[in-house]
Amino acid sequence: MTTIGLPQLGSQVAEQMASAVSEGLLSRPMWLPSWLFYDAAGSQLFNQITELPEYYLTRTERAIFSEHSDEIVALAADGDALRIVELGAGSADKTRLLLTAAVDRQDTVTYEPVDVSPSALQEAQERIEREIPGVLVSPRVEDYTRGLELDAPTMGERRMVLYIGSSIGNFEPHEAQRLLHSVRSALVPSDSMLLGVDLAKDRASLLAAYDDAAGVTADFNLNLLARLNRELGADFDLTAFAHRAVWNAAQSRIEMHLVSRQRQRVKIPALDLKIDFVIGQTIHTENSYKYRPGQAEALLASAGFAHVATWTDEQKRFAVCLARAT
Ligand code: AVI
Repeated sequence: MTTIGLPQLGSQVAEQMASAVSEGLLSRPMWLPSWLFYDAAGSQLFNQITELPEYYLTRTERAIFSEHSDEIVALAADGDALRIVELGAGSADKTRLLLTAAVDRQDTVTYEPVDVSPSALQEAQERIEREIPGVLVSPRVEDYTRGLELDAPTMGERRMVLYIGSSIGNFEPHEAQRLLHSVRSALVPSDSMLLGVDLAKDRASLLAAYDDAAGVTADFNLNLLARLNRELGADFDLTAFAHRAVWNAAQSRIEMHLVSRQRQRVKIPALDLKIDFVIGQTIHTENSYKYRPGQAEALLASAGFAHVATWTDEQKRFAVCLARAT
Protein backbone atom coordinates (compact mmCIF):
# COMPACT_ATOMS: atom_id res chain seq x y z
CA MET A 1 0.00 0.00 0.00
CA THR A 2 1.25 3.50 -0.74
CA THR A 3 0.30 6.72 1.05
CA ILE A 4 1.88 8.98 -1.57
CA GLY A 5 -0.58 11.69 -2.54
CA LEU A 6 -1.77 12.59 0.95
CA PRO A 7 0.41 15.61 1.74
CA GLN A 8 -2.53 17.83 2.61
CA LEU A 9 -3.71 15.67 5.51
CA GLY A 10 -2.56 15.67 9.12
CA SER A 11 0.00 12.89 8.89
CA GLN A 12 -1.25 10.60 11.67
CA VAL A 13 -4.91 10.70 10.67
CA ALA A 14 -3.87 10.36 7.03
CA GLU A 15 -1.85 7.25 7.83
CA GLN A 16 -4.65 5.70 9.88
CA MET A 17 -7.20 6.53 7.23
CA ALA A 18 -5.08 5.17 4.39
CA SER A 19 -4.41 1.88 6.11
CA ALA A 20 -8.01 1.41 7.34
CA VAL A 21 -9.51 2.18 3.92
CA SER A 22 -7.09 -0.12 2.09
CA GLU A 23 -7.60 -2.94 4.57
CA GLY A 24 -11.38 -2.53 4.65
CA LEU A 25 -11.98 -2.28 0.93
CA LEU A 26 -9.63 -5.17 0.14
CA SER A 27 -11.47 -7.42 2.66
CA ARG A 28 -14.52 -9.52 1.72
CA PRO A 29 -17.11 -8.54 2.86
CA MET A 30 -15.87 -4.97 2.63
CA TRP A 31 -15.91 -2.67 5.64
CA LEU A 32 -14.89 0.83 6.64
CA PRO A 33 -14.40 1.96 10.26
CA SER A 34 -17.14 4.18 11.73
CA TRP A 35 -14.67 6.75 13.07
CA LEU A 36 -14.34 7.89 9.46
CA PHE A 37 -17.87 9.35 9.70
CA TYR A 38 -16.77 12.28 11.80
CA ASP A 39 -15.20 14.90 9.57
CA ALA A 40 -16.75 18.40 9.76
CA ALA A 41 -19.65 17.47 7.45
CA GLY A 42 -20.27 14.15 9.20
CA SER A 43 -20.22 15.73 12.67
CA GLN A 44 -22.79 18.25 11.50
CA LEU A 45 -24.98 15.46 10.09
CA PHE A 46 -24.65 13.54 13.36
CA ASN A 47 -25.86 16.62 15.27
CA GLN A 48 -28.90 16.68 12.96
CA ILE A 49 -29.49 12.96 13.63
CA THR A 50 -29.66 13.62 17.37
CA GLU A 51 -32.66 15.90 16.77
CA LEU A 52 -34.62 13.54 14.51
CA PRO A 53 -37.98 12.29 15.83
CA GLU A 54 -36.93 8.66 15.16
CA TYR A 55 -33.56 8.97 16.95
CA TYR A 56 -34.84 8.54 20.52
CA LEU A 57 -31.38 8.02 22.07
CA THR A 58 -30.28 11.61 22.68
CA ARG A 59 -33.54 12.96 24.02
CA THR A 60 -34.13 9.89 26.21
CA GLU A 61 -30.71 10.17 27.83
CA ARG A 62 -31.20 13.92 28.23
CA ALA A 63 -34.53 13.29 30.01
CA ILE A 64 -32.78 10.85 32.37
CA PHE A 65 -30.20 13.53 33.21
CA SER A 66 -32.91 16.20 33.61
CA GLU A 67 -34.60 14.07 36.20
CA HIS A 68 -31.61 12.54 38.02
CA SER A 69 -28.57 14.85 37.72
CA ASP A 70 -28.68 15.92 41.39
CA GLU A 71 -28.77 12.32 42.54
CA ILE A 72 -26.04 11.22 40.11
CA VAL A 73 -23.72 14.00 41.24
CA ALA A 74 -24.43 13.40 44.94
CA LEU A 75 -23.78 9.65 44.64
CA ALA A 76 -20.58 10.12 42.65
CA ALA A 77 -19.24 12.84 44.99
CA ASP A 78 -20.23 10.95 48.15
CA GLY A 79 -19.45 13.97 50.33
CA ASP A 80 -16.30 15.07 48.46
CA ALA A 81 -15.85 17.60 45.65
CA LEU A 82 -16.44 16.14 42.21
CA ARG A 83 -14.31 16.67 39.13
CA ILE A 84 -16.08 15.67 35.91
CA VAL A 85 -14.08 14.14 33.05
CA GLU A 86 -15.86 13.46 29.74
CA LEU A 87 -14.59 11.16 27.00
CA GLY A 88 -15.53 12.63 23.60
CA ALA A 89 -16.56 16.25 24.09
CA GLY A 90 -19.25 16.35 21.39
CA SER A 91 -21.58 19.28 21.84
CA ALA A 92 -21.54 18.70 25.65
CA ASP A 93 -25.25 19.46 25.50
CA LYS A 94 -26.44 16.81 27.98
CA THR A 95 -23.34 17.27 30.14
CA ARG A 96 -24.47 20.74 31.08
CA LEU A 97 -27.26 19.20 33.19
CA LEU A 98 -24.67 17.34 35.27
CA LEU A 99 -22.36 20.37 35.43
CA THR A 100 -25.20 22.59 36.62
CA ALA A 101 -26.08 20.05 39.32
CA ALA A 102 -22.42 19.95 40.41
CA VAL A 103 -22.18 23.77 40.58
CA ASP A 104 -25.39 23.90 42.63
CA ARG A 105 -23.83 21.47 45.06
CA GLN A 106 -20.23 22.69 45.32
CA ASP A 107 -20.17 26.22 43.75
CA THR A 108 -17.36 25.42 41.32
CA VAL A 109 -16.55 22.29 39.37
CA THR A 110 -13.63 21.38 37.13
CA TYR A 111 -14.75 19.89 33.82
CA GLU A 112 -12.14 18.01 31.77
CA PRO A 113 -13.42 17.14 28.29
CA VAL A 114 -11.12 14.70 26.44
CA ASP A 115 -11.27 14.66 22.64
CA VAL A 116 -9.04 14.30 19.60
CA SER A 117 -10.46 17.47 18.07
CA PRO A 118 -8.96 20.73 19.41
CA SER A 119 -11.70 22.73 17.68
CA ALA A 120 -14.51 20.70 19.31
CA LEU A 121 -12.82 21.21 22.68
CA GLN A 122 -12.39 24.94 22.17
CA GLU A 123 -16.02 25.33 21.17
CA ALA A 124 -17.19 23.33 24.22
CA GLN A 125 -14.93 25.37 26.52
CA GLU A 126 -16.17 28.74 25.25
CA ARG A 127 -19.82 27.76 25.40
CA ILE A 128 -19.73 26.14 28.82
CA GLU A 129 -17.68 28.87 30.49
CA ARG A 130 -20.06 31.45 29.02
CA GLU A 131 -23.24 29.60 29.93
CA ILE A 132 -22.49 27.98 33.29
CA PRO A 133 -20.54 30.24 35.64
CA GLY A 134 -18.67 28.15 38.19
CA VAL A 135 -17.45 25.55 35.68
CA LEU A 136 -13.69 25.62 35.10
CA VAL A 137 -13.03 23.88 31.79
CA SER A 138 -9.70 22.14 31.46
CA PRO A 139 -9.65 20.51 28.00
CA ARG A 140 -7.41 17.57 27.06
CA VAL A 141 -6.51 16.78 23.46
CA GLU A 142 -6.09 13.01 23.57
CA ASP A 143 -7.23 9.89 21.73
CA TYR A 144 -8.79 8.07 24.69
CA THR A 145 -9.29 4.95 22.55
CA ARG A 146 -5.51 4.49 22.69
CA GLY A 147 -5.24 4.77 26.47
CA LEU A 148 -6.16 7.46 28.95
CA GLU A 149 -4.02 9.64 31.19
CA LEU A 150 -5.57 11.82 33.88
CA ASP A 151 -4.20 14.16 36.52
CA ALA A 152 -4.28 12.63 40.01
CA PRO A 153 -7.18 13.82 42.18
CA THR A 154 -6.39 16.45 44.79
CA MET A 155 -7.25 15.94 48.51
CA GLY A 156 -10.99 15.72 49.04
CA GLU A 157 -11.70 15.38 45.33
CA ARG A 158 -13.21 12.49 43.38
CA ARG A 159 -13.42 12.12 39.64
CA MET A 160 -16.41 10.93 37.64
CA VAL A 161 -15.63 9.87 34.07
CA LEU A 162 -18.56 10.27 31.67
CA TYR A 163 -18.92 8.07 28.64
CA ILE A 164 -22.42 8.87 27.53
CA GLY A 165 -24.53 9.01 24.37
CA SER A 166 -24.22 5.26 23.68
CA SER A 167 -20.71 5.87 22.31
CA ILE A 168 -19.61 2.56 23.86
CA GLY A 169 -22.13 0.87 21.53
CA ASN A 170 -19.96 1.60 18.50
CA PHE A 171 -17.21 -0.64 19.87
CA GLU A 172 -17.03 -4.40 19.45
CA PRO A 173 -17.58 -6.14 22.82
CA HIS A 174 -13.86 -6.89 23.30
CA GLU A 175 -12.95 -3.29 22.41
CA ALA A 176 -15.58 -1.95 24.83
CA GLN A 177 -14.08 -4.14 27.52
CA ARG A 178 -10.57 -2.87 26.77
CA LEU A 179 -11.74 0.75 26.83
CA LEU A 180 -13.38 0.38 30.25
CA HIS A 181 -10.24 -1.33 31.58
CA SER A 182 -8.13 1.54 30.38
CA VAL A 183 -10.48 4.06 32.06
CA ARG A 184 -10.28 2.03 35.26
CA SER A 185 -6.48 2.09 35.19
CA ALA A 186 -6.52 5.89 34.99
CA LEU A 187 -8.67 6.06 38.15
CA VAL A 188 -8.24 5.36 41.85
CA PRO A 189 -10.76 3.60 44.12
CA SER A 190 -13.72 5.87 44.92
CA ASP A 191 -13.57 7.61 41.52
CA SER A 192 -16.50 6.59 39.34
CA MET A 193 -17.70 6.10 35.81
CA LEU A 194 -21.05 7.08 34.30
CA LEU A 195 -21.90 5.04 31.22
CA GLY A 196 -24.86 5.68 28.86
CA VAL A 197 -26.03 2.66 26.85
CA ASP A 198 -28.84 2.13 24.38
CA LEU A 199 -31.01 -0.85 25.25
CA ALA A 200 -32.21 -3.61 22.91
CA LYS A 201 -35.81 -3.06 21.87
CA ASP A 202 -38.29 -3.85 19.10
CA ARG A 203 -36.85 -4.07 15.61
CA ALA A 204 -39.15 -1.42 14.11
CA SER A 205 -38.06 1.34 16.52
CA LEU A 206 -34.41 0.46 16.03
CA LEU A 207 -34.62 0.40 12.25
CA ALA A 208 -36.48 3.73 12.16
CA ALA A 209 -33.79 5.31 14.36
CA TYR A 210 -31.09 4.27 11.87
CA ASP A 211 -33.06 4.80 8.65
CA ASP A 212 -35.06 7.96 9.24
CA ALA A 213 -37.75 9.26 6.90
CA ALA A 214 -35.88 12.50 6.12
CA GLY A 215 -32.83 10.53 4.96
CA VAL A 216 -30.35 12.27 7.29
CA THR A 217 -28.82 8.95 8.42
CA ALA A 218 -28.48 7.92 4.77
CA ASP A 219 -26.61 11.18 4.08
CA PHE A 220 -24.44 10.55 7.16
CA ASN A 221 -23.54 7.07 5.88
CA LEU A 222 -22.91 8.27 2.29
CA ASN A 223 -20.78 11.17 3.57
CA LEU A 224 -18.16 8.53 4.32
CA LEU A 225 -17.75 7.95 0.57
CA ALA A 226 -17.84 11.71 -0.04
CA ARG A 227 -15.00 12.01 2.47
CA LEU A 228 -12.93 9.44 0.57
CA ASN A 229 -13.56 11.48 -2.59
CA ARG A 230 -12.49 14.71 -0.88
CA GLU A 231 -9.48 13.40 1.00
CA LEU A 232 -8.18 10.52 -1.10
CA GLY A 233 -9.26 11.70 -4.54
CA ALA A 234 -11.60 8.68 -4.90
CA ASP A 235 -14.35 8.76 -7.53
CA PHE A 236 -17.30 7.20 -5.67
CA ASP A 237 -20.58 8.14 -7.37
CA LEU A 238 -22.80 8.75 -4.34
CA THR A 239 -25.97 8.08 -6.34
CA ALA A 240 -24.67 4.58 -7.13
CA PHE A 241 -24.79 3.49 -3.45
CA ALA A 242 -27.76 3.08 -1.10
CA HIS A 243 -27.93 3.29 2.70
CA ARG A 244 -29.08 0.13 4.47
CA ALA A 245 -29.74 -0.43 8.19
CA VAL A 246 -30.05 -4.02 9.46
CA TRP A 247 -31.06 -5.28 12.93
CA ASN A 248 -28.79 -8.23 13.75
CA ALA A 249 -30.72 -9.78 16.65
CA ALA A 250 -28.18 -12.56 17.26
CA GLN A 251 -25.44 -9.99 17.90
CA SER A 252 -27.84 -7.41 19.40
CA ARG A 253 -26.61 -4.68 17.07
CA ILE A 254 -27.79 -2.34 14.36
CA GLU A 255 -25.52 -2.57 11.34
CA MET A 256 -25.15 0.13 8.74
CA HIS A 257 -24.10 -0.77 5.21
CA LEU A 258 -23.64 0.96 1.86
CA VAL A 259 -25.01 -1.12 -0.99
CA SER A 260 -23.80 -0.85 -4.57
CA ARG A 261 -26.79 -0.19 -6.84
CA GLN A 262 -24.87 -1.30 -9.94
CA ARG A 263 -21.77 -2.98 -11.30
CA GLN A 264 -19.07 -0.38 -11.02
CA ARG A 265 -15.36 0.29 -10.63
CA VAL A 266 -14.14 2.91 -8.12
CA LYS A 267 -10.64 4.38 -8.24
CA ILE A 268 -8.77 5.67 -5.21
CA PRO A 269 -5.62 7.24 -6.65
CA ALA A 270 -4.02 8.18 -3.31
CA LEU A 271 -4.04 4.49 -2.34
CA ASP A 272 -3.30 3.16 -5.78
CA LEU A 273 -6.52 1.11 -5.61
CA LYS A 274 -9.22 0.12 -8.05
CA ILE A 275 -12.22 -1.60 -6.45
CA ASP A 276 -14.86 -3.47 -8.44
CA PHE A 277 -18.41 -3.78 -7.14
CA VAL A 278 -21.20 -6.06 -8.32
CA ILE A 279 -24.86 -5.15 -7.86
CA GLY A 280 -25.85 -5.55 -4.20
CA GLN A 281 -22.28 -5.72 -2.90
CA THR A 282 -22.02 -4.03 0.48
CA ILE A 283 -19.56 -2.03 2.55
CA HIS A 284 -20.21 -2.52 6.29
CA THR A 285 -19.71 0.92 7.89
CA GLU A 286 -20.96 0.72 11.49
CA ASN A 287 -22.15 -1.49 14.33
CA SER A 288 -24.24 0.03 17.09
CA TYR A 289 -24.61 -2.49 19.93
CA LYS A 290 -27.80 -2.48 21.98
CA TYR A 291 -27.36 -3.71 25.52
CA ARG A 292 -29.56 -6.16 27.42
CA PRO A 293 -30.63 -5.20 30.98
CA GLY A 294 -27.71 -5.86 33.35
CA GLN A 295 -25.14 -6.15 30.55
CA ALA A 296 -23.55 -2.72 31.06
CA GLU A 297 -23.30 -3.36 34.80
CA ALA A 298 -21.57 -6.71 34.11
CA LEU A 299 -19.14 -5.08 31.66
CA LEU A 300 -18.29 -2.41 34.23
CA ALA A 301 -17.85 -5.04 36.93
CA SER A 302 -15.40 -7.03 34.83
CA ALA A 303 -13.36 -3.84 34.31
CA GLY A 304 -13.09 -3.22 38.08
CA PHE A 305 -16.13 -1.05 38.84
CA ALA A 306 -18.81 -1.81 41.47
CA HIS A 307 -22.37 -0.97 40.50
CA VAL A 308 -23.85 2.03 42.31
CA ALA A 309 -27.10 2.75 40.45
CA THR A 310 -28.82 2.55 37.07
CA TRP A 311 -31.43 4.99 35.78
CA THR A 312 -33.66 4.34 32.79
CA ASP A 313 -36.70 5.93 31.15
CA GLU A 314 -40.21 4.55 31.58
CA GLN A 315 -40.11 2.56 28.35
CA LYS A 316 -36.64 1.18 29.16
CA ARG A 317 -35.15 2.46 25.94
CA PHE A 318 -31.89 3.78 27.37
CA ALA A 319 -29.88 3.23 30.56
CA VAL A 320 -27.37 5.34 32.48
CA CYS A 321 -25.17 3.37 34.91
CA LEU A 322 -23.02 4.75 37.69
CA ALA A 323 -20.26 2.48 38.98
CA ARG A 324 -17.41 3.08 41.42
CA ALA A 325 -13.80 2.03 40.90
CA THR A 326 -12.95 -0.72 43.37
C1 AVI B 1 -22.34 8.00 17.94
N1 AVI B 1 -23.16 6.81 18.02
C2 AVI B 1 -23.54 6.53 19.39
C3 AVI B 1 -24.29 6.79 17.09
C4 AVI B 1 -25.11 5.48 17.25
O1 AVI B 1 -26.31 5.60 17.47
O2 AVI B 1 -24.54 4.40 17.19
C5 AVI B 1 -23.84 6.94 15.64
C6 AVI B 1 -24.98 6.87 14.67
N2 AVI B 1 -25.00 6.11 13.60
C7 AVI B 1 -26.13 6.28 12.96
N3 AVI B 1 -26.88 7.13 13.64
C8 AVI B 1 -26.17 7.52 14.70
